[in-house]
Amino acid sequence: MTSQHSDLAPLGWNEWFEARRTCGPAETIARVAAVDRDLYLLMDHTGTFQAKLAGTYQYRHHPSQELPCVGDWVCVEKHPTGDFGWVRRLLERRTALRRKSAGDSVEVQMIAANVDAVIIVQSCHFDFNLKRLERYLVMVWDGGADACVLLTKTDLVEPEVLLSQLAEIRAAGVTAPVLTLSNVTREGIDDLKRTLLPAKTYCFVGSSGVGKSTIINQLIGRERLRTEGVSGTGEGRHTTVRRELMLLEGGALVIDNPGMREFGILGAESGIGGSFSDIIGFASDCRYRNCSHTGEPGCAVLEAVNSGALSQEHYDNYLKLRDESEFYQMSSVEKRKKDRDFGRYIKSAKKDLEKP
Ligand SMILES: Nc1nc2c(ncn2[C@@H]2O[C@H](COP(=O)(O)OP(=O)(O)OP(=O)(O)O)[C@@H](O)[C@H]2O)c(=O)[nH]1
Ligand SMILES: [Mg+2]
Ligand SMILES: [Zn+2]
Repeated sequence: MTSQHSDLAPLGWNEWFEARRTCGPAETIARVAAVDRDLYLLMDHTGTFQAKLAGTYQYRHHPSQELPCVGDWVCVEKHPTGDFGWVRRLLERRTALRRKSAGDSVEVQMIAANVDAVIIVQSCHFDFNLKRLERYLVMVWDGGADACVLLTKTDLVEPEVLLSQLAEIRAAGVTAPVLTLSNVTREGIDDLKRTLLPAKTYCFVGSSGVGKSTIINQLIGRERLRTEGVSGTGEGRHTTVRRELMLLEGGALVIDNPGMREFGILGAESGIGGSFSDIIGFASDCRYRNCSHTGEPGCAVLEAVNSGALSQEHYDNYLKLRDESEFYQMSSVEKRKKDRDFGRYIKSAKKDLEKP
């Protein structure tokens, strides 16, 4: 164990990273705490300092996915004064939280790297949505991190509402831990604190206005992050505009996130098994190995839906999610072709209609 290794352990460095470290002699290791365009805020055992990408970085790493993002470990050449550095390399990521960019490009956007667990936050008041939750779960598992569900604003709903939401989550086969809390009554905050372990990294995601920054302020014990009142409908206002990695007093590392409006699921095939493990289970009994579970003879999944062993809604969600993830996995060229083919189909269908 090098001395820097143990110095960095409180920031999340461990044997896994140590085994993959590839820094040059003049370089030290630091973790990305925030990114502001081409300026990076890095943290190491000495504290935080600013850095920029060194010219050599561009030769080593190309696409935008390989630009350092919050949570990344990098090799940096520090200026002798210690208050500035040049980022020379990106170290291998243990986990990666990614999403498809908003809009219709197929570009991948990094949300955070080397996160141990993603806390998926939904407010039980207006925001609760099982389908959205399942999409988030797929995204998290796909990136290799653990997931935890957190329902907020429990002070705003009757206990029965909360109970039925919890029952809905369990009925959908979600096995991730589910926590509930109110930032107003503070009920549940201690449970959350106990969940956050020292030197582990947690990333808070969820719609705008669900209380992510309020929670982190509670955990820090002061108004570190800006929060904002929400409109009457419970819709948020996108108060948080940048991602930021913070070290809590208890030793856990947390990343706040701006609310997400839209995200696509990337490579969800591997992640889909998590919340749909019941469906995958039935599928092993289908007559055909490549059964699409949409009408083939001897399909055990459809049989389960018909007999009531699987809920129709859960099955519909599964199909929808699967189709979307297949669509997002196509290259943009394939996607454009599919759109074009569809356009042609519409045109010819119209012509058929117009035929006398
Ligand atoms: N009643 C109630 N209000 C809450 C609770 N948690 C947060 N709020 C309020 O909800 C509003 C939005 O909270 P934020 O913490 O800014 O939400 P956010 O998820 O960080 O939102 P973005 O930064 O836009 O993504 C604020 O007015 C908070 O005071 C809660 O448990 N109960
Ligand atoms: Mg916020
Ligand atoms: Zn089948």
